[in-house]
Amino acid sequence: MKHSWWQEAIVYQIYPRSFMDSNNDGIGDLQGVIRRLDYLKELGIDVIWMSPIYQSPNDDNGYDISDYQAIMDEFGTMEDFDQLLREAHSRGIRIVMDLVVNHTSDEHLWFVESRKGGGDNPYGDYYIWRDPKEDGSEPNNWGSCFGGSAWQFDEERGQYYLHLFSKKQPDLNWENPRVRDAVFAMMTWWCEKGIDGFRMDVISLISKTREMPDGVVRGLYGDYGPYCVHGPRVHEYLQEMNERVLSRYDLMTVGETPGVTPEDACRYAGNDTHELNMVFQFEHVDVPGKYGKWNDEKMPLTVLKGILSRWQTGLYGKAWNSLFWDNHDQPRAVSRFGNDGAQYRVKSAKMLATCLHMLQGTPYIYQGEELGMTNYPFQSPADFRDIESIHAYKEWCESGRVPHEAFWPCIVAVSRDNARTPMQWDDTEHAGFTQGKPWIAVNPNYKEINARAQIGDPDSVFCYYQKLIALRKQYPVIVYGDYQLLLPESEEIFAYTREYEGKRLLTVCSFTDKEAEFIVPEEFGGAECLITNAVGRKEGPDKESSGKEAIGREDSGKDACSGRACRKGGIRLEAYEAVVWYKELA
Ligand code: TEU
Ligand code: CA
Repeated sequence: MKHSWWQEAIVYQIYPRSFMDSNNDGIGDLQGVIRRLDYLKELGIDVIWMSPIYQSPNDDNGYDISDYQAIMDEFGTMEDFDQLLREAHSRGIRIVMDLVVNHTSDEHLWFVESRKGGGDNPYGDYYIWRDPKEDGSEPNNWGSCFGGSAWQFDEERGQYYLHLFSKKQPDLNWENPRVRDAVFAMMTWWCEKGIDGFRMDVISLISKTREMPDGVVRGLYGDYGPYCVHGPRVHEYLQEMNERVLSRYDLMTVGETPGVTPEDACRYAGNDTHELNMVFQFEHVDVPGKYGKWNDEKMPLTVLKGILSRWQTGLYGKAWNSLFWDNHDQPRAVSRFGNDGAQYRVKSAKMLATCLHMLQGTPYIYQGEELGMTNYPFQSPADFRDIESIHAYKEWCESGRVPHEAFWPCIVAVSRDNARTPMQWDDTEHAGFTQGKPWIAVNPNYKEINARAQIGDPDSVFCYYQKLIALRKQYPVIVYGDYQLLLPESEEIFAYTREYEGKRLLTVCSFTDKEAEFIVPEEFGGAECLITNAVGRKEGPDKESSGKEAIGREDSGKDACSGRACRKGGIRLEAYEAVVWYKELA
């Protein structure tokens, strides 16, 4: 496979509303991002993925776009954007735009025109319109992702339109060639501006079956999945997009593809399928429970490892992985997969970073993850700002279906607002995010967890991310090596090896708050420790084992690094320890 810049890149996701406010209206903006470019340069990332910054009534914080070629007033102007692009490029940082084309806002001109009626209206067929059933009810039983029916009756047109998300997000009709022309023209316009790629929102949903029968009922509504996810023409549309737009520029493309398996990914992002560069999969973050996605259960480590390993091996040599724990739709990684208590927050945040960044694929860092930011201590439903959480609470609790006490821990654990509290820059009021009133509350732990306290502190999560990023640039085995899982049955340790052109890497991560023992494979004797979060282990070459023996293999029965007793060939891992060893084969 030909090597590409996006395979070697590290991406940083910005949720602009919560990143940095430059004019103190409480809302993050483009000038705020510009102010923080040097911070991102210092971290060492190569690419910024900007969550949507287009004109939007903000029913879903910019994922409902009313004008694709204008900047949201609250975020600034097109001049601000041009400046951001220039200033990022001058620092060697590329900009990837969020592309939301499964749906528009109902305030988009296309929809305003479309609702006027069918016939010879050029926009009449831009959306998915259906007649009511004879009794006036919805065309079928499908539910929307944000609660309620997926159909909304439009008085003006006298028909229902489909919306897989909120009713202010009508789904575009990709079957209509005019829709595709309009979308591709808009994408070309951005490419001509010099942007560096697209992250494509729910791109696996753009093709729907023509027949739209009732779905299997889950909860209150029918499931649209079989008729809308990886629909009949999705690959045809993406190949057309690639042919007409993507292949003409030097871009990075990543499709958000809920419901994707490694086999699907090899079609969406295969080396020679001419669609996308990579996809986001969600198997490792989806843990459905009693109340759908609202669930506070942890995924067992064996299951998590099984999923990530399947993706590592399933795509190897065929397609390219994207690597993430966090994004603007997910709770904070350290709270979900690590331990956000005072004793282990820093340690486990570094461990998770190691575990992810040593895998094969392009790593994505979500703003604040590099500081070990945590979930928010929600007190009541009034704390929510997110349309999904607000609707979910109404639908599950206020309706009387589930008692508050049972539902509350579940919604708090995974609410998207956990990711959306303002970036914690320093310990001044509102964490230095704004001097106004922030649109969503700042996490009260900002005095302790903030960027200013971490930059330059060698023990900080921030500096640890800097190191991981630098390692990826120095060691091609991290980018291109193959992958093998060790200890698949362990509920405590996630360990794997990588190999590329005679270079080997061993990553060992402990997911427990207790000590654990790990037997180092013999071929890693004399390996060099590239990075660790452990207190009792040193980075650098393994001097004590003299090159012949494996790390920790002294007959004395002592751990080479920490000196604590353990079995022959075994080392003691500290709670939440992460360690990476490197060895060149003789
Ligand atoms: O998300 C789509 C998606 O499938 C989910 O992650 C979803 O947001 C939700 O959590 C389902 O329970 C994308 C965007 O990332 C999200 O922010 C938007 O709200 C959504 O599409 C609609 O544009
Ligand atoms: Ca602002």
